Amino acid sequence: MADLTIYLGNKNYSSWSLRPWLVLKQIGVAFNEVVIPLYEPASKATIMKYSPSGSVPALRHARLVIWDSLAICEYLAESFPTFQLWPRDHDARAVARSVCAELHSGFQALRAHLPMNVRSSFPNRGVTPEVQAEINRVMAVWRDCRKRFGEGQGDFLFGHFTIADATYAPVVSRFRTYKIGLEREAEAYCRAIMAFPAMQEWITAARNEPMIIDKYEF
Ligand SMILES: N[C@@H](CCC(=O)N[C@@H](CS)C(=O)NCC(=O)O)C(=O)O
Repeated sequence: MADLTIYLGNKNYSSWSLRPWLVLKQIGVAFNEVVIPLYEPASKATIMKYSPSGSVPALRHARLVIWDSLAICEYLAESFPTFQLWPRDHDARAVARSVCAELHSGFQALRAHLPMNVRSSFPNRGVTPEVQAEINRVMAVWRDCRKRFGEGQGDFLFGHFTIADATYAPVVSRFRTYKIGLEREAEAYCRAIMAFPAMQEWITAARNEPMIIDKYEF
C-alpha cells in the first residue's frame, strides 16, 4: 500500500498514538511517520495541518485522512484482511470490539491519574481507589479474554496479536511505569506485550526523545 503516513504525538507520552502504530508494525507495511511534539506553542497549528480533529494520531493514505486511533485500526483491518487484526471467530470478534470500545470511551481515572510516560518510573503514584477499581476491571477483561479465547492459542488476548492487544498496550506501559501489582495471568500478559518487538522499538524511541512535558513528570 503506497503513500501511507501516520502522524503521532510524542512516543513517550502519546498513548493514543502507540495503538495504530503497533498495528502498522504488525502488518509490516512500509509507512512514513511524523512525530508532532505535543503541548508546545506550535503544536495545535501543526496538528491541524494533518488532522481535522486537531488531535493525533491521524493516518494519511494518499489523499484520504483517517483520524482517531480506533478508526485507523479499523481502516487497517479492512485494508489488510489477511492479518486477522480482529479475531476470525464471530463471538471473539464481538468481544474484542467490546473491550476496545470500553477502553476507548472509559477508564477516565486511569487516564487522569496514571498518564503514559514510557521512560519514567513512579512506583504506586496516583493509585486512588477509583484507579484501583479500574485496574481490577482491566485485569478482569484480560482474564476473561485469555480464558475464553486466548489460552492455548498464543500469548495475546485472543491468541494471536489483534487490535485488542494494540489497544491495551499503553495500559501495560502504564502498569510498568507505576509498578502496579498484578495477578499472575495479568503479569504474564504484560510480559508478552513488553516482549513484542514493535513495543520494544517504540520504548527505545521514547527513551531517546528529547521532549519533556512537565505536566506528565512527577
Ligand atoms: N480519541 C482520540 C484521542 C486522541 C488524543 O486525545 N490525542 C492527544 C495525544 S495522545 C492529542 O492529540 N492531544 C493534543 C491536543 O489535543 O492538542 C483517538 O483515539 O485518537
